[in-house]
Amino acid sequence: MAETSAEVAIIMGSQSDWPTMRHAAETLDALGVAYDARIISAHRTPDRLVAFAKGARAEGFKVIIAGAGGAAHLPGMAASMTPLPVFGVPVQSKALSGQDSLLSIVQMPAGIPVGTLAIGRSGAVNAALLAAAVLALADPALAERLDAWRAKQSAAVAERPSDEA
Ligand code: RP5
Repeated sequence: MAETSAEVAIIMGSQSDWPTMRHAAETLDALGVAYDARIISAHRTPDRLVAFAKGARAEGFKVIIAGAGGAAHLPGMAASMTPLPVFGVPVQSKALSGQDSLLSIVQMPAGIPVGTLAIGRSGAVNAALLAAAVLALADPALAERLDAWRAKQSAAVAERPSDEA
């Protein structure tokens, strides 16, 4: 749901991050939260990063989800140029299975926070849920949808394992 009124920005370092970051997008879709997904590379498109991060609040965004892999500087650099909350998703890299991405994103110096999630799909889904939880503080209807999402998740968990699954 890419809309001009989007409150969540999903940014990623490369097209190759989309198979991971689309899980954040799909989770926001399920919650009825508008987002705008963009490719912004800290290394290949630094000017695009500066323009986006410095203008993100004025554009109307409230939360940024930033996914990157390898030398994953995107979340931290974005956080350094915006007062908005930034949630970082370490994308699973080919060479080091995302350990490099995780450590690059999580070890921020005191003063510039990035809320760092798990490597890969779990991190992308949870970043979206956290973004929704932040927005839900000022949006009772979204808070209800978030409650319903969790209740549906709980209801989908069988009490006993099945040989069919
Ligand atoms: C990072 O480099 C991107 O976030 C991506 O995870 C990784 C590899 O990018 P590609 O070479 O696949 O474009 O900047």
